[in-house]
Amino acid sequence: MSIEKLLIANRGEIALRIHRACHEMGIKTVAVHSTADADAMHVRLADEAICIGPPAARDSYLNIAAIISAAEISGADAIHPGYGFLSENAQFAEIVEAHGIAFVGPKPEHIRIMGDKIEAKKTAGALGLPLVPGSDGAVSDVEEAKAIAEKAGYPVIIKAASGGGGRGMKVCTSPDQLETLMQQAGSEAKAAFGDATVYIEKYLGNPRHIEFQIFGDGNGNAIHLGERDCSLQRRHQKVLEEAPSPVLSAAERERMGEIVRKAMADMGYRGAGTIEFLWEDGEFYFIEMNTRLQVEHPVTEMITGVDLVREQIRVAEGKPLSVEQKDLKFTGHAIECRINAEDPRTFAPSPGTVTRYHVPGGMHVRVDSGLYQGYRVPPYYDSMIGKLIVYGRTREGAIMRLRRALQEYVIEGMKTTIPLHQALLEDPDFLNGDYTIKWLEDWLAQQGD
Ligand code: MV4
Repeated sequence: MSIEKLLIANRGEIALRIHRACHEMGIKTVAVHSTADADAMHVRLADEAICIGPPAARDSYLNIAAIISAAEISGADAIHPGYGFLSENAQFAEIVEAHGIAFVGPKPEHIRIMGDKIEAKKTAGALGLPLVPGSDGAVSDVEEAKAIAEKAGYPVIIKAASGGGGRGMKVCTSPDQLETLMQQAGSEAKAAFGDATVYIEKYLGNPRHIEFQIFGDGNGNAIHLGERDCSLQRRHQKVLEEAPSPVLSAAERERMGEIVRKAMADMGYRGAGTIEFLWEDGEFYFIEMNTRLQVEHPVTEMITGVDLVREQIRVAEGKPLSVEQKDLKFTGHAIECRINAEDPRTFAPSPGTVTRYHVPGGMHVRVDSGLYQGYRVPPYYDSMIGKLIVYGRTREGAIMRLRRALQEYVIEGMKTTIPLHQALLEDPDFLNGDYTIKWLEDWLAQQGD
């Protein structure tokens, strides 16, 4: 099967990223957009554009009927969901395929399994991935919970099976708190996701977040593309990502990479995926799998030379992966800064109109952004307005280049997180690669003291 026209069911920088891959492959694009995004860069560049509803995402970017109608009307033979929105909605993937349209993403059954954190953990364990010690599945009985916590050792963490983004998680330090915290976690999960199911894990106090990029052809062949260190987060929002992780040796990368590669091959996984681990004292612990292309995919592209969106489209066409594991080399270092339209100290959203604009360039500098002078950032969506990604032969070289690029970057008309990145790049702990998932929030609390 050959894709001739692809509908991009997303907005912002990722919609533009997908459009660019399509045009480099000779594929026509259909942009679908809300009324708030009529002036978006990817809408201008797309071969066709269809307005699918009002600004609220539930009425436009989450409106399955409107998106399928747009695909039918335009004659698109594939849909790329990007990240967020419908990208990890198994039912959407099924509906797309039931209409004879290629879904540029995983098999619906794999999206469904990984969306249930208990099913995901069971599957990962059966495939040989190392797990965080804890319950074997859902826990409802308090006495059972106490036995599990005793065995794992306190503190433990209670998590929602349907959770995500850290919602519904409770850390429990002693048996007498267990019942109350289980009930709280359950009712928060019920309110947020409509499912009160919880499970228990040993709580890791100060880990790093290290994730492996994998890619499968859906026919039992898979590759891994190394890891990304995404430990620099604030309230479960990643701020800066890098590849490779400053703490992983080539031998460890090869060992873990082969474990995740084989797991994905055995599963028959199709498309791009990320396996998230917590890493503490040299050990990896699986926590979740993301069945989508991620925001931070460019850092992997820079150290491997593989265009992940191109691979996604090839696999959706039923073609084999264009690289085998033995062809892959991890070269140099890449860092991504997420640029948000936010106050760099309070993180209050700061949408507005771009009054002056200049993007950095030069060797090994990439800017993924739909911004242009005169563009009005709508207030209805995520505040990320672009990503600055740089490559260097060494981590030190990448940091020097990133400082240079941030200095060139001009975005006027709104506050941005550029000054935050500039401050981060001067911190000795960051420069030493000495940070965990707790580090950024502690550092932010100390700024200005
Ligand atoms: C954990 C953990 C410590 N121990 N699990 C947060 C969101 C969800 N994806 C998993 N999360 C965590 N799970 C155990 N057993 C700490 C976190 C966590 C976290 C993980 C990755 C990146 C940032 C984080 C911030 C706070 C807590």
